[in-house]
Amino acid sequence: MGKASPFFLVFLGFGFFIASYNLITMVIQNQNRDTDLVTRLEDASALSIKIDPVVGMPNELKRLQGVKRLYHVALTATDAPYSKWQCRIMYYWYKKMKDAEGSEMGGFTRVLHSGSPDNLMDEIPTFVVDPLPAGMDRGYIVLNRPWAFVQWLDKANIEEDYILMGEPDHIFVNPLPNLSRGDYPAAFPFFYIKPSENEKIIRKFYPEEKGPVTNVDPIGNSPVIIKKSQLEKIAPIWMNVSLKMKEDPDTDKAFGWVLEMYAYVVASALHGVQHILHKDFMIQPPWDLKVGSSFIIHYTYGCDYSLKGKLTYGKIGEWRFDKRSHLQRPPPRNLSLPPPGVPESVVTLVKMVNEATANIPGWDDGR
Ligand SMILES: *[C@@H]1O[C@H](CO)[C@@H](O)[C@H](O)[C@H]1NC(C)=O
Ligand SMILES: *[C@@H]1O[C@H](CO)[C@@H](O)[C@H](O)[C@H]1NC(C)=O
Ligand SMILES: CC(=O)N[C@H]1CO[C@H](CO)[C@@H](O)[C@@H]1O
Repeated sequence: MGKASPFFLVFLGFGFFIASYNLITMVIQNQNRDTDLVTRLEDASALSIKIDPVVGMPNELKRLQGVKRLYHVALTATDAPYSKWQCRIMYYWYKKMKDAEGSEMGGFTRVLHSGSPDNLMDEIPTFVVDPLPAGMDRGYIVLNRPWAFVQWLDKANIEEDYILMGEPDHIFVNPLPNLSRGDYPAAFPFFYIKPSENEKIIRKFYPEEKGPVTNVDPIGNSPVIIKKSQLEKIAPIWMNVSLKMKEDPDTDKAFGWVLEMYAYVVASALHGVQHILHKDFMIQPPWDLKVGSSFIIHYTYGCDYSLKGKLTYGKIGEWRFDKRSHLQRPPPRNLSLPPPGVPESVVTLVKMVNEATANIPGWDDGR
């Protein structure tokens, strides 16, 4: 790219400033209806921000300057076969997307919280950390996640200034830019995380003097792209809050398997951090039908269909892909593709799983 005139750069910089200013004002107050941009952003519903108009300019600026804001991809994992095969597929797609146009991916780490190395150390960059002391997770293994992040952030040498907290059942389907803006991390809004409807419980951990319950975002800790410096402060509180929530019977009962997601949002709110919500961050088949411009496929739900392509959710389908069918060993290579009529998101998912397993050496050798 040739030299841009200084005027153009200043113009772009100013535009970026205005755009960021509007966005930030909107996130904080959610009430400024002056401009087209803000209205459009708000149309995307309360805090669920569609930031396409904003993305345009920083990307332009970035291209002109050739600056990439790299983020480190981190996921927490165990040495169980179920965790391992998912990590291998995730890492395969990370490698494929990393250098694609538009990606701002930096390094990758599997934070292994089983306490000792396993047989994937040579295949996937891995950092071994300790599990919680026996019994502390009260049977809820996910509580190891915050503790794993605390140890990794404390001990590892991480080059990038940003972290993407991912999970083994994430597949990168498009090159993922750094979606955060300044001190606003980027996150995915989960419809089932509803802090406002759980005010009584949230208030046990997020007292009134800290601010309104609406400061607690309807998200989880993954996927999130956040400044490393912010996560370093939030992670220890996240860990403490999740342990306290687990110890409190009412909270444990109310939040169940999503407790550690609530712990993260309470911890970030306690720290004064709010997230930009990106609906496009990921899709979750079978509920989302198209990949479109999303970045991650999250295959946490079972995909069950009749041979006529009808969704039979909750009932084992004549055709199915469900990660839970493969608890003890990896899925075989070359899974059968779904019957005609099944949504594109599910077809893409199975094709991507097949591509990864076909190309990962020794897939079938029982790791
Ligand atoms: C977490 O809890 C422990 C034990 O109660 C305490 O010593 C520690 O200071 C707490 N850390 C943070 C960041 O709140
Ligand atoms: C995958 O399975 C299909 C049948 O389901 C078969 O036709 C095809 O040859 C297989 N491909 C590979 C690479 O094994
Ligand atoms: C592509 C992109 O927009 N990257 C962003 C990553 O994070 C920094 C810090 O906020 C932003 O300034 C970049 O624009």
